[in-house]
Amino acid sequence: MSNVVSYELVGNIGVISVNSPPVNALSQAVREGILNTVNAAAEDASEAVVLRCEGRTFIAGADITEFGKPPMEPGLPEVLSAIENSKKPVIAAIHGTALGGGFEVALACHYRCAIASAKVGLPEVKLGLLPGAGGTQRVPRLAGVEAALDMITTGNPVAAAKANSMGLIDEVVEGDDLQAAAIKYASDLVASGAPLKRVRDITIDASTIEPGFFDAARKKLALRARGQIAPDKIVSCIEAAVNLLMDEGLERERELFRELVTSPESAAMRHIFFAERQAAKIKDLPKDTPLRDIKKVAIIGGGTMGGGIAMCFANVGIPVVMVEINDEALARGMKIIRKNYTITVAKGKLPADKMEQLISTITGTTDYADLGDVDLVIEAVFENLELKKEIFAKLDAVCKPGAILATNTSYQDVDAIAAATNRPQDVLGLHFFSPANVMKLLEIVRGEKTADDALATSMQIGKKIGKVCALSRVCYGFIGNRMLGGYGREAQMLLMDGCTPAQVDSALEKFGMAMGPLAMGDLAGLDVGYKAREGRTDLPDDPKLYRMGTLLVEMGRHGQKTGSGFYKYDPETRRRLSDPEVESMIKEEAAKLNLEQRDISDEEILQRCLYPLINEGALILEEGIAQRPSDIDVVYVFGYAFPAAKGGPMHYADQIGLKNVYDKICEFRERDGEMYWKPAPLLEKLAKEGKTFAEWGSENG
Ligand code: 3H9
Repeated sequence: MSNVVSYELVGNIGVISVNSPPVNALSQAVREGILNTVNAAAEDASEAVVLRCEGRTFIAGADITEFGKPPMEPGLPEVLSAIENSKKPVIAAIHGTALGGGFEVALACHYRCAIASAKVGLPEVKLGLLPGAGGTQRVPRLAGVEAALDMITTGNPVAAAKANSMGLIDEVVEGDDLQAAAIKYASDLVASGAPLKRVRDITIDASTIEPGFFDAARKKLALRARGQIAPDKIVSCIEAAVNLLMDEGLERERELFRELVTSPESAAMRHIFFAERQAAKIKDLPKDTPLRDIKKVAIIGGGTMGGGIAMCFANVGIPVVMVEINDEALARGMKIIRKNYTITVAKGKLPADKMEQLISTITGTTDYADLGDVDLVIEAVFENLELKKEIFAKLDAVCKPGAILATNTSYQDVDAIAAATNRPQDVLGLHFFSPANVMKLLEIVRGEKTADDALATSMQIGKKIGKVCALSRVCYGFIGNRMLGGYGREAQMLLMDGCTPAQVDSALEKFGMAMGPLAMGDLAGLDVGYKAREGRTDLPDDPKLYRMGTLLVEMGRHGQKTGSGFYKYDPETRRRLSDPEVESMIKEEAAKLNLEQRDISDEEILQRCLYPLINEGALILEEGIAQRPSDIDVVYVFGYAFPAAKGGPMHYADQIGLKNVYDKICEFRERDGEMYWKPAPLLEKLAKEGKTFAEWGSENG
């Protein structure tokens, strides 16, 4: 027996227990332990074997840290063969989440039982992989081809009851004592002489699959999962499950898994998996930092942002009180919330009665005196520093000691806001992204005087409401918006140099961005950037800078909300359409400025838009605004739809080579001047030392 897998005989049932915290991942020791115990059970008096786990979950998958290292025996397929070929029925007893290789272990067992709260799934696609130990062959045999395709290409887990109805598990057991229930289930199977059910023995009737089914699936996925290579290969595996014998299908799956595990896309997505978890850790905070209790939350401002934030807390059962200036504004705020929930209900993602229950946890007030019992306040009014300071002074007067006072500002000085109170240690930024009830990112902004426990509590509450959190120090725009400056600037400069809006956006969309920068500007409203530029004195005095953005706003073309911006929008479908009027205008403006327009490659578009992100990211690191390079990647992937398959701007830069990025920025500096292109000292240093941001990150703790 090993340290991580134990075995005991309980009556006539052999019980294998995996105990490898935190998530019982299939490390070499776990694989070996399962193999040895299955073999041991074959020799003893047991009549059936239960495979269960200690701790918070059933096996959560392969040990991702082993990928990219030399393989160690026994491989997972060998372990699964031992289970499947056992002469005694092996029963998986599932609690928590049986994911990836963990669910594949369960699928190789002869029977699967689970407690009601358990979930099963094959999330490999989220790591740029496919299930490499039979998942693509066994799930379609049990649940059908269509359900398998959906489950494996989305990677989303399925709750026990649904998995049961899909045929993926055999029994949902009552109560929480899974071990006892599983032993009873196993004994009943033995007593009834239940057969050794092997999923491999099921055949799929190929004639039930419509001709062209797989090609159609590939086309759909190519659109949905732009820039990812795993979904297409998952389709090939499921096709193999239909057309080939089990062992041939397994071989095909293995071959494609090997291709993916060594791909840069999977390396990038695995980087993001660990980066996300790392970002939640605050370097200088002890693990045992005490937490404050958050039982009730107040939101100041019931606009789109405030309403979205209120929903985040209501969704996890935390009562919210929303503050507005008058009853009319409050009613408007509640209407936005109701509308958002109605959309969720219409999409089938929320039962209608649950909606009423959630809405009832959000109350409204126009009186700050009602905030005496709240534990956390999030101010979400419009971006005016004086107004925010006024609000924080009022909060200081009414909130109880220890309440966390947060601002949702996108770029104002959190320290200046904190200084408007007598308790700057309780003040920090909680920067949500719009729509706040949907977007995953939460930037937590640490002020000069923010207390450790206020920060630790914010990280914890962020996770509770389902956000991916990243810590930022105070600076204009924090991590994410500060980096956007050069990205948006170059997108517009490229127009002056000869690109059409569609060309710029399509280059970035092919790269994997959900939306190109100009289309994004249209969505956010071109007037927003226009107004922000009005107040800035630091921008170079250059007539071509933001020329098109400025002219379009002055023509009343503010983007999607006015029906036109860089593009025009079909009034019915809201589809974006290239606008010849804008394209001629770009040419005319360039001519007025005597600019020579030229053909520009997609490669140059990517370099000019993405390298400013990387350069600003390097500055942000040297200034200590972000804790680590991977935190910046998390901000971009979860807040700005940077493709996970590229790993975020800093990981992407490491892949291209920092010297290449640095040299190109220097080349652009020669051409366009230092006011636009100035390599960050850290980028220059690392480029010259031949190092990566990741290496710098490890060296700097
Ligand atoms: C696969 O299975 C391939 C096979 O098909 C084929 C093989 C041949 N490995 O998320 P948490 C760590 S691919 C190593 O904060 P939660 C994690 O880094 C895999 N480490 O907990 C963290 O470490 P730290 C398919 C792992 O309760 C700690 O555990 N499976 C793994 O919020 C706690 O994690 C997946 O993709 C792993 N597989 O959520 C499942 N998983 O404390 C991935 C976690 O040092 N895992 N760690 O930061 C998850 O989705 C979540 O961790 C889970 C728990 C839902 C299980």
